Amino acid sequence: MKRHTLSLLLASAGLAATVTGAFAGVTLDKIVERGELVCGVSQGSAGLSLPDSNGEWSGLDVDYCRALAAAALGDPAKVRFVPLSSAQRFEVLEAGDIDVLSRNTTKTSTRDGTLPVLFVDTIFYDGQAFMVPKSLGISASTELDGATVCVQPGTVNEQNLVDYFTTNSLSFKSVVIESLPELESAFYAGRCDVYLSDASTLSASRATRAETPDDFVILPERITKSPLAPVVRSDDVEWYKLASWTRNILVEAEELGITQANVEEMKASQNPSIQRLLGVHEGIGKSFGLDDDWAARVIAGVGNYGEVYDRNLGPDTPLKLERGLNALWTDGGLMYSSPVQ
Ligand SMILES: N[C@@H](CCC(=O)N[C@@H](CS)C(=O)NCC(=O)O)C(=O)O
Repeated sequence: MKRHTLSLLLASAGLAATVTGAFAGVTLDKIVERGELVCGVSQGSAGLSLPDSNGEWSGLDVDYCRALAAAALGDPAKVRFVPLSSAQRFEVLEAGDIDVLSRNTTKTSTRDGTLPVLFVDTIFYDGQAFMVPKSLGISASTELDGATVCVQPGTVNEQNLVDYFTTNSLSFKSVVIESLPELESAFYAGRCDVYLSDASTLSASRATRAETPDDFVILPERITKSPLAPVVRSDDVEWYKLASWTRNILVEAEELGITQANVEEMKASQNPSIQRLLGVHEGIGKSFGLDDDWAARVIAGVGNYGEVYDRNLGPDTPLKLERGLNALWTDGGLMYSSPVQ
């Protein structure tokens, strides 16, 4: 790797101490040395990041980290998942205790502008919504006047709540609860009328935490856009680029029809875009300090974006979420990768 060579040259010239900040902290190097990627996830939201009874994590956010581990370490299993609450997630990333935050995090201008972090492109286009018990007979968000709303601190939900009720001249009372399991228990026990969050989180909660999911309705309005994206520290642009292109590889693979099952045979394809992506033509590794097979490893490790989506969130999962905005751009959705070339 170019970077290693440069570090060695600087070290032999006695300059190591002066370049520590710029080189020693390089995230990829640390990951390779450690032999595992450290990935910040939620404390448990089905379809996004949730451990099973054996402590095995699954979900879209989890698979993104497995893809990154396949790229960086050649093995999608070499990930340590660190569950984080909404309130602590950015501090833990900034402190360097995780390599990437892949935790249903909405990209906003304030977060992007004020925190020392960089957002990878969106991996799930979501929107915020309200869930209510069917028994309340409410069918639209504008009927929520006087509601008690359960909300987690450190989320965009808190501000969206104030904005929505104020704009629509509705009164409300918020019940702020830091732990998601406690918040959900409070909601399902009837301590609040409304649970406000990303629609994916609400679907997950209803499917996995409600005793009778049919007793709850997610109101049809999406009160804000909520593009969910992985986040890295802004002090390591090389790592950011690898994190970004790992996301892009998943999307591009779907567009090119490369799947977990056919990735090996696709290497024989005559399509130049496929050849470039799978490293048949030299080049895709060089830009990232990796070998040319890294993108193929990502796809072999977790599948393409559509496969990851279907496995975790799609119609055959408890969440039963249609692709909608998360369809490829070629199918009328927003999922798009810059060209791999
Ligand atoms: N996407 C929103 C909300 C993300 C969020 O933290 N949602 C809560 C549910 S309301 C969650 O997933 N909590 C999981 C946890 O605390 O482990 C954001 O970035 O602020």
